[in-house]
Amino acid sequence: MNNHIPKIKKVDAREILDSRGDPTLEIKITLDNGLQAKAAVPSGASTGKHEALELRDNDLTRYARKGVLKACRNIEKIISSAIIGQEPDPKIIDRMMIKIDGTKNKSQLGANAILGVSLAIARAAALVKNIPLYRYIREKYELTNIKAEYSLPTPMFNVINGGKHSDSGLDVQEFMVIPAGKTSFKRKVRIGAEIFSALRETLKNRGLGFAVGDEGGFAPKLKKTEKVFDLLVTITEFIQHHLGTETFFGLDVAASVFHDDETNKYIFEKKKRSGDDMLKLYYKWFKSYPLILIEDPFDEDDWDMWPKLTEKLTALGSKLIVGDDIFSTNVERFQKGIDLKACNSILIKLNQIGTLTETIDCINLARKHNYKVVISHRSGETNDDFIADLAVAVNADFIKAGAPNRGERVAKYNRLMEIEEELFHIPQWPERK
Ligand code: 2PG
Ligand code: MG
Repeated sequence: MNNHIPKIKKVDAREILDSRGDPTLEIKITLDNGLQAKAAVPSGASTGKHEALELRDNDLTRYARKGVLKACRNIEKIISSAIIGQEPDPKIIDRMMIKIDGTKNKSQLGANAILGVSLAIARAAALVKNIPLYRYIREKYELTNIKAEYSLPTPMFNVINGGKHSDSGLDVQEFMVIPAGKTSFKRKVRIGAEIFSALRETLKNRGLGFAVGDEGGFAPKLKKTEKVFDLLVTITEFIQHHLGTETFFGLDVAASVFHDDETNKYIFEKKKRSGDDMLKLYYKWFKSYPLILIEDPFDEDDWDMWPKLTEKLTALGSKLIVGDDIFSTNVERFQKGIDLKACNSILIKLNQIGTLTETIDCINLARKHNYKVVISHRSGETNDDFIADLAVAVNADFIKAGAPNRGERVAKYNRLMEIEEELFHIPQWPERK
C-alpha cells in the first residue's frame, strides 16, 4: 500500500477574463503525485464597502487599470513559497495565508489571490480523497449542525437585471423568480427556464428589448418596479407555473448603490426618499405580489432601518430579509446584525471575505441563529462551479447564480442537477415531479 500523503508541488496563477471581459485570476495547484486542481475567482460590480480587498494593478496601460498581475505575483512569489511542501488542507493553508497577509481586509496579498488558492486547495484535497467536492467540504469542516442527509438549494433566477448590472433604467438590481415549491432541483430549473423563455417572447412582442445584463437576465426599457412585477405575474400565470404555491418572486434592491450618504436619502425612481418611505414601498409590494424575499433593502450602514422592515415583513408570514453588503460574509458584521435582529437570512459570497474557511465560519454562525443561507455568485463570473458544491455541502436554503442563461450562470445550475442525479439517483427520464 502506498501511504504517501501528497504534498503541494507547484502553484500557478494566471490572468484570465471574467464574464464582463475584465481580468481575473485562475489558480492551478499541482501535487507531487501529479494531481492538479484549478479554481477561478469571481468579481462584483455593486461591491460593498466592507468587503475584503480585490487587488487590481491600477496600471493605466493595461485593461483600464483592472489587471491582476500583482495578485498573480503575490501568489507565485509569496504564497507559493510558504505552502509548497505542505499537505493540501484548506483549513491549514487558509490560516497560513491569513497570517502572511496580516491585514483585516486582505489588502496585502489581495483577497482575490488568497481566495483563488483557497478554492484550488480544497479541490485538490477532494481529488486526493477521490470524493466529490461537496462531500469533502462537509467532512473536512465537520458541519455537524447540518442534518445528515444532503439537500439541494432552491435556485433564485435573476430574470430581469437593473441597477449597476444593466442600462434598463430600473433601480432595483435584480428581479428573481424563485420556484420554491416542494419538487426536485431539476424541475425548479425547468420552471425558471420556461418563465425566462416566455419572458423573452413577451419582451420581443411588446418591443421592450430582449438584450441581457451582466447576470444574464433581460434589461427591458422599463422604469417602474411595479411594471416588472405585473409582467412577471402575467407570464407566470400564462404558462401555469402557479404563483404563490410553486413560483414566487424575490428582489435584490442593492440599495447602497442609490443611497446618498450625506443626506441619508434614497434616490429611487427619481425621487428622494427616506428609509421609512422605502419601507412603506416594500411593504406595499409584499402585500400586492407573491414576493417572499428581499435582499439589501437599505444601505449597508443604515442599521436602524433593517430591524424595522424585518419585523414588519415577517408579520406577513414567512418572508426572507437577506443581508448582503451589510454583512459582507464577515462574522463580526454578521454578529452585530444578529444582535440587532436586522434580518433573518444571509447572502454568502466567498470573495467578500476571501477564504473558504472564513466563509464556512459565517455559515456556521447563520445556522446557529436559524438564519437562512443563500449562496451567491458575483456579477462578474467564470465557468467555475465551486459555489454549487459549496451550497450542497452546507445544505444551503437557496442559491443565487443569475438567469438560466449564459455559460457562466448555467454552469452552476447544471452542476447542481448533476449532483442531484448523483445523490438521489434521479433518472434523466421520466422527470421527477
Ligand atoms: C449582489 C451581487 C450578485 P455584485 O449584489 O448580490 O448578484 O452583485 O456581484 O455586482 O455585487
Ligand atoms: Mg446583493
